[in-house]
Amino acid sequence: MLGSNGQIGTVLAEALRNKYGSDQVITSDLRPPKHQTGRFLELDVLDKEKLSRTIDELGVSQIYHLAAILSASGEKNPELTWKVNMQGLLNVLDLGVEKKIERIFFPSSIAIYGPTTPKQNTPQFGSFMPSTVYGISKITGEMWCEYYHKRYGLDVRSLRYPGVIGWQSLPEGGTTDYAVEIYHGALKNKHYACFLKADTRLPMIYMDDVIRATIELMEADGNRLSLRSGYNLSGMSFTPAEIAAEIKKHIPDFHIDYQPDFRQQIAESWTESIDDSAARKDWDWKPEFNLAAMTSDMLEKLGPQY
Ligand code: NAD
Ligand code: AKB
Repeated sequence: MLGSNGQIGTVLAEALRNKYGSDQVITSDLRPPKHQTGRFLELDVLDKEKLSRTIDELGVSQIYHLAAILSASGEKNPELTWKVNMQGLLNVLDLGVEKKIERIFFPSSIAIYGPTTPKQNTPQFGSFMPSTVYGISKITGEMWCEYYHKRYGLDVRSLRYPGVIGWQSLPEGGTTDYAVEIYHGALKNKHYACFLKADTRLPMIYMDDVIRATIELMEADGNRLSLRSGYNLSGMSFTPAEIAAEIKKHIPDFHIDYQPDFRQQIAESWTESIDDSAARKDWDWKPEFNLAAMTSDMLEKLGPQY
């Protein structure tokens, strides 16, 4: 796994280790992990030579390529974001062909959608003109995945993750980060200052669902997959006001205020809800968590920390 120390990688690596055995999963990242739970090595996805040697030496057969710079951080350094997100992926795809890697996973994002995309029930195909360098890198990445599959037969699979919410890890550098931070704020101070406006509706998904979707897609019968760009993936959709109201059912004196910053503009360029019928048809995708179930679970799991 590349980029394994982030919000999703830490949880996905543990799930894969539980499923396939600890010694079957090797994690890697630019920075060392907070808690090392298995084999780890420091690896920059831009260092193609080291990546190539590592694949040979460790006998790597599948790659989960999570390394990226996310939407909000990306706007602070567009050049580096393009390099890491694009060249990093191309290194993985090239080596995937050269080393005959069996299967590759590439997470895309709702950041591929833009102001020209239908906002409700966003279709699988449409007008995608993303407004962030992160979004541009993800839609271009999807196109490269499709190309490498068609041209070289590379078995690459991809999901357009909504904003991911989980209790196990903290997000960094994204526009949807508020939906994790709010639970910590509620438990710690009974207060959260939200960087998005009250009525900003975005597609989101609970960590349990995102991990299950990723593993289900990676284990799906390749003959059923009609897409090698990213599959639309839906979990739930809500606004900051709605998540705050749900938290108040558990913590009645919780209060939220709104201090929108530059991330408001990014969020407004994205869509509100997703049509994921292709994923449901091709590999039987079905989300399990809605806002109420997620909120109960988040507060229960995070409670003991506070
Ligand atoms: P994250 O920012 O928490 O983690 C990304 C990891 O990549 C970090 O640990 C970072 O150190 C590492 N990294 C950055 N540059 C690197 C490089 N050059 N070489 C090696 N590692 C490098 O991100 P995340 O939330 O865990 O997301 C994982 C993937 O899922 C990303 O590709 C992201 O675009 C995608 N995604 C995430 C979300 C979400 O809500 N978390 C939503 C949509 C898509
Ligand atoms: C971000 O906000 O940048 C990510 C994403 C939706 O891709 N969480």
